[in-house]
Amino acid sequence: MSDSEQRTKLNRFALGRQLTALANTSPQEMLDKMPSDAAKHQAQRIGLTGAPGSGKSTLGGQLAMHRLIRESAVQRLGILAIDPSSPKSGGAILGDRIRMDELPGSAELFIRSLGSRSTADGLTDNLPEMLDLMDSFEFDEVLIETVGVGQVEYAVRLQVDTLVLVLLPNSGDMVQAMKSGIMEMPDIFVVNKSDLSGADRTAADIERITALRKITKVQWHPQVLLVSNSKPESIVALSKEIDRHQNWLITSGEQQKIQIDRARYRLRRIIERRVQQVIDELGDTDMKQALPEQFEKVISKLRGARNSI
Ligand SMILES: Nc1nc2c(ncn2[C@@H]2O[C@H](COP(=O)(O)OP(=O)(O)OP(=O)(O)O)[C@@H](O)[C@H]2O)c(=O)[nH]1
Ligand SMILES: [Mg+2]
Repeated sequence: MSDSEQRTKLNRFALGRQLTALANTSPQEMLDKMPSDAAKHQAQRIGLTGAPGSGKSTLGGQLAMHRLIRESAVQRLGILAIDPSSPKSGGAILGDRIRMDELPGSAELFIRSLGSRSTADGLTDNLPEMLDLMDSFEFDEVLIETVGVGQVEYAVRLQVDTLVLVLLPNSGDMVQAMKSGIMEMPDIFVVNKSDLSGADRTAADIERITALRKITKVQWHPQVLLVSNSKPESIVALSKEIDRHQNWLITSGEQQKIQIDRARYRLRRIIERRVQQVIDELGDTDMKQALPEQFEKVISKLRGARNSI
């Protein structure tokens, strides 16, 4: 955001309250409340995903500090930590690790930990709407921390612009075992805790696997970075690589494709959840009917609910 543009101070209370409300909103309520136009402002979204304990929160905190202090374009940054086990602890850990007093006066940092609720993919159900909310509060960037290796990447992939996969030294076996589709998702690989032994070997393993992919000239070539919380220069290098990726998204036209895929995923998710809700509500007698009748019943319930708004 340029200096000439006026932005009111972040209303943390309102944002916190609205995020909580969204976390408890059902698919039907969501369909009912959906705004008819998309937010004008769009935050850059960076996903940090990886195995439990791989250092995502520590890294997210350091990255946030670096970007708020060094990048003039980043003045308002949000961290959403999706924590399947303990919705409270993640935010607390992050908060403890960030030295707020070192941030410049103009910087605004908002941290929130969210439970992952019902989704098997490790993302909180209403994350797309939460991210829209962050847009309407005019965040410049949002970091999204999610635990998991596997299905999670697919869901996160579509919600973020830049996906960083955080791996540990000596996780070569795990990297080998990952399905190739997953290895194709990250835009940046981080071998974190590279102060520990085995980081170089893991980086070489990842490079070998990603080199097997057929990459055309126009595609993005993901880099493998060695990062450690005790090496500030490694955080700077990661930050630069994120910028390089975000510039590439714009110049290659990929950003537009991401937005279309994101809209498609979102529509599918909300309809799937709503259909599941309707099917769960059907009675035993409904379930004894023939399939076409059951189908009609579900369709009419879906339509009925929509028309009753
Ligand atoms: N040696 C070393 N330890 C680190 C580094 N970064 C984080 N840690 C430690 O690793 C542990 C886990 O760090 P977190 O940042 O909580 O990891 P996380 O991936 O967010 O963990 P979950 O959210 O529970 O999945 C903590 O004890 C950190 O102090 C690093 O660069 N080197
Ligand atoms: Mg964490």
